[in-house]
Amino acid sequence: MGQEVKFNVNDGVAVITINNPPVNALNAAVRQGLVTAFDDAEANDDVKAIVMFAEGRTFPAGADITEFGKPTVDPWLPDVCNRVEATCKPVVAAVHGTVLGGGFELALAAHYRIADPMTTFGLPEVTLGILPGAGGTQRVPRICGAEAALDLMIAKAPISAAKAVDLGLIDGVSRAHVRDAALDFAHELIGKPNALRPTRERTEGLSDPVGYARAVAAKRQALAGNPLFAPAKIVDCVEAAMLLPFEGGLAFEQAAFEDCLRSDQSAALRHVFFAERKATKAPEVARAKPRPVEIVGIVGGGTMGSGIAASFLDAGFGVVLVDRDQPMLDTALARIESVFDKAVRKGSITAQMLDERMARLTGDIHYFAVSEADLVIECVIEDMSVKEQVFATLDAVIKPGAILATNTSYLDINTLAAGVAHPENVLGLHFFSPAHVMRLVEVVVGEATEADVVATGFTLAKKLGKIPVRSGVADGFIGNSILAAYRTAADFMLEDGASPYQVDATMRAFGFPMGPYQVLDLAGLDISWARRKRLKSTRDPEMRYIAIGDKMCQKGWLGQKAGRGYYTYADGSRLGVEDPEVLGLIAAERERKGITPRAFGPEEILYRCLSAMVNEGANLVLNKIAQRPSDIDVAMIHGYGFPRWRGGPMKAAELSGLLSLRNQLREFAKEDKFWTPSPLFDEVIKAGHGFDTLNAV
Ligand code: TC6
Repeated sequence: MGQEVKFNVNDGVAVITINNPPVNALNAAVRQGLVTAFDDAEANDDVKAIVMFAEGRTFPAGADITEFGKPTVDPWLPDVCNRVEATCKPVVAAVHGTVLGGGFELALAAHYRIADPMTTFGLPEVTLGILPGAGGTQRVPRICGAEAALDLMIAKAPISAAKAVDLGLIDGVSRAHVRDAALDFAHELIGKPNALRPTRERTEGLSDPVGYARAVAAKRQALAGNPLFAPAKIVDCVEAAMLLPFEGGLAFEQAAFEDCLRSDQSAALRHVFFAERKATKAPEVARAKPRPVEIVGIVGGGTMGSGIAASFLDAGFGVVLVDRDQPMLDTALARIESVFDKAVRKGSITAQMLDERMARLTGDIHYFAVSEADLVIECVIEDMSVKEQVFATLDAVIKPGAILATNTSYLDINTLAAGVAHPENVLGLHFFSPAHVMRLVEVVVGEATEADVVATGFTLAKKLGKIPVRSGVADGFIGNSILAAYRTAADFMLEDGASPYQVDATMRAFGFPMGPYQVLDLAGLDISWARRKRLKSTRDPEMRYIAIGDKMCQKGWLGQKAGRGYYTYADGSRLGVEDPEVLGLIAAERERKGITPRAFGPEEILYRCLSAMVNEGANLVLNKIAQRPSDIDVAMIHGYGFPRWRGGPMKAAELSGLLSLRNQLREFAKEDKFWTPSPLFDEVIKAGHGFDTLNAV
């Protein structure tokens, strides 16, 4: 037996202990170790009962996700579960930590389950585009019925030990060490008649066939139109649990699991799981210790500043908010309180938690109020001269060693850093709106930024429950650079014959919550107009320039806030209506440039938008602005609404073939040099591993 599974006998009870840090994932060695241990326990006449336990922070948190997509190594997890369940001596699982996926399925194959009270349970396979394929879809409904089983497998949220007891999935919780409690329980079972209780033979959950069928039908209806593949398969499996004998149900589940595992959706979702964890790693994080941060100063209490303040307050920090004058400060403080008010109304925090958060917030109209802060984030308007002034003022009041951060979306951090005494203490922390909700934070590293300052940015982002992505300095960093390329591709099509409404509808159908022109209307067209004006002097004169957005801004069609942009918004409505005048303006622009409009189908619109994003992403990796392609995927999913189940632009491109993309870009480049394929594609195509090697950094 390997090191991953140990076996010892304690007064007639065998204790089988799993030890595979960090999360005891059920890899091939653990699976083999379990089978051997159960064989040994069964063959040993001294053993009358068995306890299954795991060392470290958790009972297995699932199958080993890194094994999916590779050739199967026997014994496969469903067989291990069946082996456990078939044991002719009572088996008690002693569980703690986060008992998830295959780990939960393994526990369900035991005859009894005793849990630490803080344990959480879940079957989150659907988030990886698969389903509980080790008997979970058959065993869970046999215990707790279809409705609860479907909620557990599709609603994704883990449940508490108390809830698991209510559902009958757990036999009890114990405040004593869970292994000791399970040992006591196992001793009590010895010699009792009917001590074996295989889950496959349980029927409580199947006792109301009409209610069962109704729950299945309701979930099927609720999922109508859902683009995900796995949830519908889960419903089919749960239905099969009612209709087929256990073995038939298992075979049905196995076939459905394999269909899911082979799908691009699962490849994409598994990629995102690891990409999110990879993104939190940076060379500075590996080599430097973060600076301690307890008090955070925020300058500017607009939408961004208030959202960032709320986020830090949620995470337990003290916050000092500075705004220009008392009325603006009062508005900002009220805005923060209203974020918490909403959370109280939704039940996600209590009124007492609101008070406790507000007690950690102070407001002021003088900069020296942030003199005790360990970190100060400026969130003033996106104007370099204003930000430079704010930085200069802050430089005079902050304490030695305090970190100065900017929330700029585009501006050059090196320029800002050059204006203060300690540029090594400056970095960008680019949050996304609404900042207390959106999970992405770009940690922007300037030329002079010290490693421990970068490490602090990463640590803080994680404490806020966000996903940090490291970015070098570039106009728009990672996310907004890609957004700009996406919009350029869309604007080219507008001028060549597509309508903004067609482009938006296509991107929504792909899975974005909004199309690019809806987003422009929401953010305000003047923001990208300001960027175009700022970059005018450095613009490549040979590159095609689309002036449609500029013309709209000149007319005051600035988006939702102006009542009209690409859409019109009557009486403050947020639902836009298509505007024939916009189509007229676009037509006039085509005529001015002598362009004969042509038709665009959704396929071409989608292809061009995505390939522009991927090409820009490849250049960001090539130029070392992004550390790895997978960081681009994480940024686009968590900051820009790219559908998670498509894996992000880089993964989606990889799945559909990088060679054909590079070749198509070469064709597009005959129209305009904007499309010139990034040299990164040649490198990656020659190496033949897709983006794997670059993602492994
Ligand atoms: C399944 O079970 C299917 C069954 C049917 C089969 C037939 N495998 O998240 P953290 C790694 S599907 C491999 O940073 P936390 C993770 O990559 C699975 N590796 O820690 C990271 O590695 P790094 C169903 C895994 O404390 C390290 O462990 N289960 C797995 O914030 C630490 O992870 C799930 O979907 C795994 N299963 O959160 C649960 N899990 O250090 C997935 C983690 O090299 N896991 N790693 O970056 C989680 O949700 C969380 O990891 C956690 C711990 C809540 C267990």
